Amino acid sequence: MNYEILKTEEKDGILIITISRPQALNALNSRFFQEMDDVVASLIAKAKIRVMIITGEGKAFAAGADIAEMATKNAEQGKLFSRAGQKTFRSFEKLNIPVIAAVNGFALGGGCELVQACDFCIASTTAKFGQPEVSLGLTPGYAGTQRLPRLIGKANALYLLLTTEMISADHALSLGLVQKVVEPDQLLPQALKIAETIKAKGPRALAKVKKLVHEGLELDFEAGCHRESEVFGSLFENEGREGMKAFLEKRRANWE
Ligand code: CO8
Repeated sequence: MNYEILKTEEKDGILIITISRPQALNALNSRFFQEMDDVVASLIAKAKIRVMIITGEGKAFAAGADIAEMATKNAEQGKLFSRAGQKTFRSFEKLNIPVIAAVNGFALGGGCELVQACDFCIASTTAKFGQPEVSLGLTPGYAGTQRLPRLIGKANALYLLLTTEMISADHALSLGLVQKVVEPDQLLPQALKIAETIKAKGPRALAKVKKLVHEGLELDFEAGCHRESEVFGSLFENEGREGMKAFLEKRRANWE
């Protein structure tokens, strides 16, 4: 598939995806979701990607779902547009590689929901976060009402969702929506540095940790602990064996 909106760059197993529709502040339209689905379905496997970074071109990460496109839809089409977007964002959580949001500017509405669907977020000091949907007479449609309270707690989520206040990167950091704030010129270098750090770890263990956390949030505590023990034990027969042996032999682990 030829991408019109996404720019992709592979750097030694790290895939940087740049949302590139700056004239519309990277508003998320149907084409964006088709291209993202293609990245998840084919590109990652083909290029043997170990970590994915999503960022935006220009002054926005993504200023929300495309309002011009949404305005043409009826109720049924709106529902389908929401469902399709939810599926794409959910697929990031189901990927067995980490997905990092590197937020350069506005992350509003659907753009903020995209951040929430990534595993964690690095933001530049120029980033701004917000959920302005109710100003348009809408609710979030890409699972923001579900993910945001899980991420930052019910009252913090409702504050953002009901007031539509646009918050700074530092404020988002204090809420736990962002994990690190850096100067604009350090955004990609820092995201890449973190991706490199992760890449050096056991790939199976990374995939298992991500799965345990995401799926565990849907389970009760005891069931989640039970699953953790099963997975923990299973790694003793392969990657964990090598990792522990390498530590004892004072050498770097060979994960292949
Ligand atoms: N959709 C479409 N176009 C947009 C969007 C958007 N979300 N945001 C900005 N643009 C366009 C503008 O229309 C403008 O286009 P043009 O130059 O042709 O007039 C261009 O981008 C530049 O924007 P501005 O001139 O407004 O730039 P400013 O720097 O003055 O303002 C803002 C920046 C504050 C970010 C402003 O653009 C803004 O308020 N944008 C809308 C933000 C918003 O409300 N986002 C939420 C959208 S709703 C949503 O995301 C719901 C998600 C769930 C959907 C589920 C599917 C149904």
